[in-house]
Amino acid sequence: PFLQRLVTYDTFMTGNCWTTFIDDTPDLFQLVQYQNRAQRMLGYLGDVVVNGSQVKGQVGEPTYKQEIDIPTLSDPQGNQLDVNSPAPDGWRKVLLDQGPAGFAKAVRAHPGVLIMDTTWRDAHQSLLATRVRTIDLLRVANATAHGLSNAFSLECWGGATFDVAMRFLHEDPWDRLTKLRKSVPNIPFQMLLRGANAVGYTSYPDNVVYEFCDKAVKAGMDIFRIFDSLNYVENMKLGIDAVKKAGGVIEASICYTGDVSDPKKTKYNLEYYVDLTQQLVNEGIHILGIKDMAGLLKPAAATLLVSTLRKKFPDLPIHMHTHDTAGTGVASMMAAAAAGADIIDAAIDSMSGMTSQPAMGALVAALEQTNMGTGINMENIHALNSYWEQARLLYSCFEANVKSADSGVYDHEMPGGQYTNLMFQAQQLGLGTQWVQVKKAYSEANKLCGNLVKVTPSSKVVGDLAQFMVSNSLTGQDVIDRASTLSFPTSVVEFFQGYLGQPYGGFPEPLRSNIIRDLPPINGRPGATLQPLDLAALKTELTTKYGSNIRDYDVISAALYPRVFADYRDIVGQYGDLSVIPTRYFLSKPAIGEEFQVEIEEGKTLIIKLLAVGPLNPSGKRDVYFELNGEARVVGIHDTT
Ligand code: 3PY
Ligand code: ZN
Repeated sequence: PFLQRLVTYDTFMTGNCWTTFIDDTPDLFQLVQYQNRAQRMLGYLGDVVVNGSQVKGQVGEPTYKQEIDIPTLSDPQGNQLDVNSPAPDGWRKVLLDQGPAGFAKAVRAHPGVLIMDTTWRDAHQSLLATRVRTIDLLRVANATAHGLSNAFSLECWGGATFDVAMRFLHEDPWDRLTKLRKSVPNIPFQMLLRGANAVGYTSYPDNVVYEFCDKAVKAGMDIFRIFDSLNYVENMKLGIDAVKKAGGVIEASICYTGDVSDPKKTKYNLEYYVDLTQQLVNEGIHILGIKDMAGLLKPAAATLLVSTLRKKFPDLPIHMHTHDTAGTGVASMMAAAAAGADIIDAAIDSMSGMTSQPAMGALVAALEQTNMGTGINMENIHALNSYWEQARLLYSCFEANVKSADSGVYDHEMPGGQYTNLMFQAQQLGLGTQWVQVKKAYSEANKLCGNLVKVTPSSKVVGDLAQFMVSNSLTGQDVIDRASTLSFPTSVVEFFQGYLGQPYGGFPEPLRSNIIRDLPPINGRPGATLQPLDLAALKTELTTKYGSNIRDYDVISAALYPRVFADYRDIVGQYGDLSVIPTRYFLSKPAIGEEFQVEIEEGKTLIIKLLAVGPLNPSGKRDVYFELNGEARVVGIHDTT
C-alpha cells in the first residue's frame, strides 16, 4: 500500500523530487513514520508472543483479561458528575494564586483534615513492586481529578517510580508526569525526593539535584517531600534549597523510627524529633512531613509526637505518613489528626492496607463522624476503588503475596516498600522458607549498624547485610568477630565509609574500622566533594548518540541513571514508545484471533490481531503473523525460550 500511494504522487514519479519531496508531501512521510512505528511495536508484541514478557519481577500473567471500567462519579447530592467539563478548582489553585508560603498558611488555617492519596506512588511501590504503568494511571486521571478534587495532593512521582519506569517498564518518567499533569490541573502533585540522593540511591553532584528539581517543577510537580535516609540534615539542606530555588513547596520530612511512647527506646526520643524539626524549620520549610515509613507510630505515640510538635510549632502544617504493616494505620492517623496534624496519607481501598497506606475509605468515613471531615465524597472513593480493584488484578503478577498484618515490624522495623521487596527476593533466592530468618537477621543487622533510621537507601544497607548473614549463616556475634576478614556487600562497606552521610550517634566501632579497613572514611556530607556534572557536555554527548530530539529532561535522566537510561533508549530505539501498549498485552500475549487496540498518539489507533505463529526456522527465529489495521504483517522473532 505504501508503494501504491507513492506512485500516485506525480512529483515522485517524474523523478524530480529529491530536494523538496519530503517538504512537499509531509503526509506521505508521516505515513512512513507511522508504519515504521507500528512495525517496531509489532516487534515487541511478537517477542512477548514467542518468548513471553521479559519484565523483571513478573511471575505468571495478569489474571484480569478485560478493559478496566472507567468509574462513574457523583456529586454530594448523588447526581452523576459530568467528567467532560473541567475539573473543579482545588488546592492547586490556592498554590498557584498564593505561592508556596501562602499555600502553607491556607492549609494550616483549613478547619478539616486533608488527604493525600498515595495510590499512584507509594501504594503500588509497596504492594506491586512499583510496576503500575502510565497508561493505567492516565485512564483514571480525569476521574480522579473530579472525584478527589478537594484532596490535598496526589503522590504520583519520585521514590522508586523514576528508576522503575525506565528500567523495568521502558517508559519515560517525565512523560508520565507531564501527561498526568495535563489530565489533573486542579489537585497538587506531590513527589518523594530522597534529599541529596534525588530519586536515586546515592549522592549526586549538587548541580544535578538543583537541575532535577527545577525540571520537575517545570514538568508539573508542586510539592516535594524531602527526606534523608539517616535524617542527616546536611543532606536534606541540599534538597530543601533545590526545591526552594525551583519554586516548589518544601515538605521537609523527619523519618520516624523507634517508639517515642516507649521509655526503653531512648535513641530516637521526643527530644530528638523536636530538635530535628527545629533544624528543618530554621531552613525555611513550608510543611513538616512525619514519614513513618515502616508503620511504627502507634496511636499513643502519634498523639505524643504530634501534640508536642503542634505546641512547639503552631504555624507549621504537619503532614503524616504511615504504612499499615502492623495494622494500626487508621488508628494512628486518627490520633495524629486529633492531635493537630493537618494532612494525612491514605491509599484508595483496594491499594491499601498491610505494607501500603491505610484505606482512604476507612479514614474518610471515620473522620466524617468527627469535626475533622475531609470533604471527600465516599461515593467517589467507592467509584475510584472499583477501577483500582480491577487494576490490582491486572498487576497480579507483581504481587508479593503478603497476606496478613505483621506486628513483628515493631521489632524488625522494615519500611513498607522494602518488606514486600525483601519477601519477594527471599522467595526468588530460594530463601522463601527462611523469610522469618531474614526478618530476624534484619533486626540483628540494624543493631550491628548502630540502630539506624531505615529508609531508602539506608534500609538497603541493613537489608543487604541481613541477606548476607542469612546466606552465610552468620550471627551478629560472628559478624563482629570476623568483620576484618568477611567480604561484605558493597552497600554495607560504602555505608560504613560514610557514603550515605553521618548516622545519628555515629558509626559503631570497632566494627566500622574492621569493615572499611584501609578504605578512606568520609566525614560530613558525601556530595560536598563531588565535582559538578557538566550537563551541557552530557547533552551534546546524548544528542550525538541519539539525535536532536534529546530534551533537558533526558539529560537529567542520564545524569541520574546513566546505564539505565542507555538501556531504556536502546529499547525505545528498537521498539518505539512502549508505554502506549495496554498493560495486558505489554505483559502477556493475546490469544490467536484476539483483536485489540493501541492508541499510539491522540486520534491514531492501531487495530491489531495475532493471526499465527510459525515454526522454528533454521536461524532460530519464528515468524509471527499479525493483522494491523486490516493488513497482514509478519515479524521474525528470535526464539530464546
Ligand atoms: C522511597 O524512598 O522510595 C520510599 O518510599 C521511602 O519510604
Ligand atoms: Zn511510605
